[in-house]
Amino acid sequence: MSTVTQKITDWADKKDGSFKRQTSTFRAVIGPDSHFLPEKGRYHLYVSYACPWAHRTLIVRALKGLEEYIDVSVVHPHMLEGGWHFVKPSDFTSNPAPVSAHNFDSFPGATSDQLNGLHYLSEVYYAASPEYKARFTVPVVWDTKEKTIVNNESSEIIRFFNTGFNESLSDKEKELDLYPEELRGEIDELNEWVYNDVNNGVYKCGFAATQEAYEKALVPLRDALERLDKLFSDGREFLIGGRLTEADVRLYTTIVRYDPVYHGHFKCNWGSIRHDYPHINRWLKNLYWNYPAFKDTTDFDHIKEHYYYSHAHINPTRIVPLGPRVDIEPL
Ligand SMILES: N[C@@H](CCC(=O)N[C@@H](CS)C(=O)NCC(=O)O)C(=O)O
Repeated sequence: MSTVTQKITDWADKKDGSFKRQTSTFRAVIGPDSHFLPEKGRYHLYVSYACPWAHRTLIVRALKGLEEYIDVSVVHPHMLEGGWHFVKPSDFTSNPAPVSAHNFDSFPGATSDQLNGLHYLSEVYYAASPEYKARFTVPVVWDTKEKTIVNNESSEIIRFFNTGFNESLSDKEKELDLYPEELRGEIDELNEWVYNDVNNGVYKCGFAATQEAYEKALVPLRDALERLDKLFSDGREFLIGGRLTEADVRLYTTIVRYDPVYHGHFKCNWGSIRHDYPHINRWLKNLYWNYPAFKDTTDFDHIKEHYYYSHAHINPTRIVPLGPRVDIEPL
């Protein structure tokens, strides 16, 4: 088994320098009618606190009270040669990995691989599929029974976290439905443009390899933020239907990273959330300060350290900026 070196710039299209995100490989679901049954302690979630896609799964896990059902391992924020890695457990069970750009030192909040004591996330992927050829991304849901990956696509993981374990949950947790039948049309429609222009839009700006690709990505991002600010200008607390839905979760993980990281590191600087989009800012602050599932899963140290340190082609000095003065403004 070898650890493969992958560069972020490998995601850029060779012809026009635009950023292309890969399609996730493992797409099964957990649920009472699935091959993967919702059993307590059976599944393990691998995440990075830095990653907006993994962050979605942590928020839904907390909102649905699934902490007792699904344990978590958190990778170190530095994603260097060899990809995501864990911190040193008391003793590694896997052989010392061949690529050693780091020494597996600790970082507050990062963990070892709680399940298998592995060095790299890539080893989790190879354990599920020795022939795996794509990128080693978080989040990953691992099944301890069949020793395989159930799913590595956040948009699907949050859907089965939303309903898959309902039979065992308390009434309050069961009743929380982040993808209610009557709002699905509206949620899907909003998710689509928010994904393209905002969630992935910031990456298209940041990982653009040409001036043209960058400018082509910034314009729709700017327009989408203006559209969202207008939407929130009626004072609504949530995006759709007057209730918390997955649309809020999916938008939050990008917006909370915007001022600390995307504005500077990814050059998404047409405006900042706090100074230029007052209504988005109000919605953001409400979720962060009033909902522990959002605040407690948001770790600004991991977020800033990851982006500024890991993308050496964008920030070769690896200096992590001290600002903005506050990560998120008070209510
Ligand atoms: N479609 C995936 C995307 C996940 C993703 O791209 N995660 C990034 C971190 S933000 C990653 O792990 N990248 C590793 C790499 O590029 O090698 C999802 O939404 O779950």
